[in-house]
Amino acid sequence: MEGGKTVRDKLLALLNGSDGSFISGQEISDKLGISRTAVWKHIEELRKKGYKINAVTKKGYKIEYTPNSITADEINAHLETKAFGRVIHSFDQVASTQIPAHEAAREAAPEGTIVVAEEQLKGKGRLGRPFHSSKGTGLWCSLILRPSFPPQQAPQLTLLTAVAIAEGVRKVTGLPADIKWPNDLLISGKKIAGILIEMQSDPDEIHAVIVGFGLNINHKKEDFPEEIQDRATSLALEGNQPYNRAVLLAEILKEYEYWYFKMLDEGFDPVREKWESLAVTIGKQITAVTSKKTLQGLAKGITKDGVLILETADGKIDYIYSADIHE
Ligand code: BT5
Repeated sequence: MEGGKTVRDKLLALLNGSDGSFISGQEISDKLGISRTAVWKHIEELRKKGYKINAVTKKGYKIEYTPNSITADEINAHLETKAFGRVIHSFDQVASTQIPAHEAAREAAPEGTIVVAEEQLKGKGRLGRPFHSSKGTGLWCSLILRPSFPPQQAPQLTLLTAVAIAEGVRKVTGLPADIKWPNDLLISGKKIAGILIEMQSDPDEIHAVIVGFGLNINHKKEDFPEEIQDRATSLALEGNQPYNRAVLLAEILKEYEYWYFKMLDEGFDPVREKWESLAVTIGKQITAVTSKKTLQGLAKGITKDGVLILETADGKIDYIYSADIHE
């Protein structure tokens, strides 16, 4: 667990920011306000953690290889947020990141705390469905929020989360991540990410919202179980290159923090507008399968609270709070 930027985080950020050129020991020691011997010791620590750092006399240091890991160090090196991701619980393996996140939330973890894992053995989707989360391939993350609004407004956070992921993915990879109401992200019509929102609350007060999101990043096709290979995709499959998971997480958290505080200040409207610009569901003929019924019609839009508006063939308007959507 870690909060705030340590000297090592700042050193990593400097090395990462030097764009493939050497950065001198003197420059690092000046910028970080530590001795050159201390710089060297930190470099040794990073090497032990799997970084390959080239050191050349009179030139300085250059990162040759960054372990594509999702540790607090790696995340911190890229993080530009105030609160989100400033406390990190990272695990190699968990049943589901939602479980330690719920525990941390009960133990007064501050807003913005995240739980990440390299692998989930029982990653969960909605309605008890499994979410496949293989080792080292994606982002399996839970974020703790403590919004001041009433529990009825919590579904807005699903839409907000989708906006943050879509924007983060678009900014880092340039890939056209689209949102499918309510909680899926797609690229070329295939699922790239899913969102699961859980709450600790009284009827009129939220204690914590645990926002779980899973993003497929460096999967090859065969990394997915056969039954979802045609429906699921990864950023690497779509962009034909691997992506750094910590960079993606840092960008998603930056977007998340921006839109979250905007929503607390200005209400849901700006988020809704952004969501509509990224959503593929609206304006299409869809089938919505809810726990009680199946409805067909035109997805007209979302209400100011994020509820889907469906117009059926006979012109009747239905409001859909939660469903699986098929085209
Ligand atoms: C979701 O549910 O998509 C929500 C997924 C939330 C996962 C995150 S990971 C971090 C945190 N910890 C957890 O344990 N969960 C959260 P749903 O809309 O119900 O979709 C589930 C369905 O998506 C499955 O039934 C499969 O068809 C499909 N699916 C499963 N794994 C997938 C994957 N990795 N990529 C794409 N589709 C997947």
